Amino acid sequence: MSETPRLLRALAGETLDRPPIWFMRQAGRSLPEYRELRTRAKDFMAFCFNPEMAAEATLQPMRRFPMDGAIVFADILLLPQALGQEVWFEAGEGPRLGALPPIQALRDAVEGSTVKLANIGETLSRVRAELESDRALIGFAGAPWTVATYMIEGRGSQREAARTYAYQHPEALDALLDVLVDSTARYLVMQARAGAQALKLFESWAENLAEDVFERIVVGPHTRIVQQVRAAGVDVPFIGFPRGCGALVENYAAKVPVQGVALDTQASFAMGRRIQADGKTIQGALDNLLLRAGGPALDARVDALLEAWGQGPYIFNLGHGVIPDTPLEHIAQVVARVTGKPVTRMAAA
Ligand code: 1CP
Repeated sequence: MSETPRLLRALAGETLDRPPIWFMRQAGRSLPEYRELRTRAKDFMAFCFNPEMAAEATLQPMRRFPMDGAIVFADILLLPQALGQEVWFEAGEGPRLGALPPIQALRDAVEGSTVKLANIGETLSRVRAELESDRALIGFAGAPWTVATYMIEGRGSQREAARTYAYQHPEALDALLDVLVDSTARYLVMQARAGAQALKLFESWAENLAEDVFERIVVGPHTRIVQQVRAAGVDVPFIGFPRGCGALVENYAAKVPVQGVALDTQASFAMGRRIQADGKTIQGALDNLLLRAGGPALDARVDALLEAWGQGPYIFNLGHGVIPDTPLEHIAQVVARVTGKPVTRMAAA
């Protein structure tokens, strides 16, 4: 018997007897079986582009924990590579990118970019074939501004050079964002057709933007992506995550036609409730440091979140991704508390 996944019911606006749960960065670094799998790939990019390995990494946390959603194992920086900018990962340091190609070269690469990302579609199809029907498969992409910060700076950073570029070269930035809107929309359409049942836009670096800039480089591009995906006939729900934008997340929720808004750790209970009352599902917002720290404070915060937000459409999650050295017992503790069932399958296999 197939059952509509709890995560999709919440995104359709239902308030459930208990919220669905999944964690950002649930796949990957915190799992020993991931670290073992990772040693078999030449490098991180090769891992992401290997559908067999990426499907396995997506499913690993699903075997350990009764998560309601699986997020495809991939990275937001696969897209710049598909657009012709070199991307690699320095061990222990993070991403590095080659020189930003001229805007016309990027524009010319948009049409072919989805084909270069076809292996991610293959990963999604493999996972969908293996995942139980009551658990949802989530596809994702980096949001244009966040991806642009890496493309401009050539690495992860405090984003000051990218913000300066936004002020000094507004037209060049808008042109870059346009390329990213078009290529991201195509990439997400491909993911939905390959089996993704919900799509998440990660705007990890939405902090420190003035209201007008936020409207121009976050709200506008996100809105255009959703519109383009809908125009292609894809109706799967969207979750937008403008991380770090403080009170501007209310502007975001009011304007961007996403079904779910992911909140970060600092979001107030009252603000979350207002967004729910405006007709959106909210997701979040347990501190990933508290998850790592554990103990009675962790239980107390989980209860407070359930109490504050569980009376409206809500998806339990973190305010940012799982930190690599988080004890797996703490993840099990939270999952058990939210689902009301003890987590018995702690074995990796
Ligand atoms: O060596 C390794 O194993 C690489 C570590 C790693 C992993 C496991 C990176 C490098 N990316 C990923 C996977 C990943 N990235 C997923 C798959 C699902 C999952 O882990 O559960 C997802 C959804 C992402 C998304 C991503 N990548 C974001 C947005 C979400 C967020 O956490 O803010 C960002 C900003 C990236 C860039 C990136 N990729 C990897 C690193 C170390 C970084 C961050 C660099 C920086 O701090 O600027």
